[in-house]
Amino acid sequence: MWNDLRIDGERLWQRLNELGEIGALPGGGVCRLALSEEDRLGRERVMGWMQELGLEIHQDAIGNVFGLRPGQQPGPPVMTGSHIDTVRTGGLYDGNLGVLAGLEVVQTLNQAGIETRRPLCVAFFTNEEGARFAPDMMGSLVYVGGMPLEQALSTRGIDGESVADCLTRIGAVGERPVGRPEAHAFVELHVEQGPVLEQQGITIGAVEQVQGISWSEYRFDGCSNHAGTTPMSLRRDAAHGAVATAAYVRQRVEQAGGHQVGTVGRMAFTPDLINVVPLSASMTVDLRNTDDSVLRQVEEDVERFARQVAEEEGLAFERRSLARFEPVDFDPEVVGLVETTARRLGYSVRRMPSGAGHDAQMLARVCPTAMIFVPSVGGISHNIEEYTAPEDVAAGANVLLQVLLELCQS
Ligand code: HGY
Ligand code: MN
Ligand code: MN
Ligand code: MN
Repeated sequence: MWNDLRIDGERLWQRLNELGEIGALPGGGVCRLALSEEDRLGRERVMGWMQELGLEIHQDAIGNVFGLRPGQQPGPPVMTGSHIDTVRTGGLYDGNLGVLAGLEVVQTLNQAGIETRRPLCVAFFTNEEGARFAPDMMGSLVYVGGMPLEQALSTRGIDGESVADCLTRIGAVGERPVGRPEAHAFVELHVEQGPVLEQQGITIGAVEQVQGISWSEYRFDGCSNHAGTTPMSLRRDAAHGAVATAAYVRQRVEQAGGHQVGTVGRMAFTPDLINVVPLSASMTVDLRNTDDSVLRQVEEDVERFARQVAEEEGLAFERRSLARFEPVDFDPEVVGLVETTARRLGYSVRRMPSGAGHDAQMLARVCPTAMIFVPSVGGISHNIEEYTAPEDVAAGANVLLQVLLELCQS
């Protein structure tokens, strides 16, 4: 039934560009950090579209937003969605595509006068990126009960502000308890953010798994001293601890091979002056792997190295975990539905893991879940040049439409 129904790719492309105007950076790309003024404006824009489409809008206590379209029967909705917060140098598609494709599916059903058996829900989750407040996927993690609401609300960001204060400031403290509405199933459309689909000339990714993620903050404390007068043998140089460990991360990750990746994305020294041996140094370590046992081994080795270099240099050392998520396998039936639907619509498709974290990996804890990928040009993301071709955006949204229809009628 409705096999020939298709979304309006033009309209979806238009919305992606309109939302991309909020937080637009002068040289292209978007900065819409979680719970910022730009996030508030983005939320307003998307909730405005939800209203125009006749969705019943709910917001929960961590600011997750749900647009509900009733079905013929009551009960938990089939849910789709993603996030609209971005990293500081974000693109127009990461997260936004999944939310706006969900709205495009609703508009297509509305125009076709289709009433589905199960309700349908389009959601966007708070702070998926974790770029301002760690951990990432915070809103969906709280939604599935993986992080106590109070703990999330009291979390302080890299600018020292608390989630609670920022939620209040942008008016995103919802009336609903977290975890509602429950979902019958969840399917997220997302750009791949990697090179595989483009390199293999494939249009659709049927995502089977999200790899494990380990985020830590490393702190080294030594003794600030004069850069000119202090002999090297007398130094307790905090920067040396951080820089040596950052170099080791790269070496150890490359030694692990396979899917192992490692990133030192942030590093800061105090007092951060040219002629002062740093008193303290902090850095972040982001390690990921599809194989959790290798990931744990690399985590342990990096921490061991940091402790050793700190001891040799006479530094105090502390590691604080910011997030740790084991690899998540998606529901084989829903993955299969994505794959067969893509094929039925005439698109090339392959199964694959996700290198990036997503809200779907949290929803997988509470309902049958899968993801649909579309190619990223040049395999890049978290970069203002992030791009996905309009025809691939439309392909992904058409697969989403048909998968959601199937789940709504099941
Ligand atoms: O870091 C991630 O994978 C996600 O974009 N938050
Ligand atoms: Mn994303
Ligand atoms: Mn992202
Ligand atoms: Mn992500």
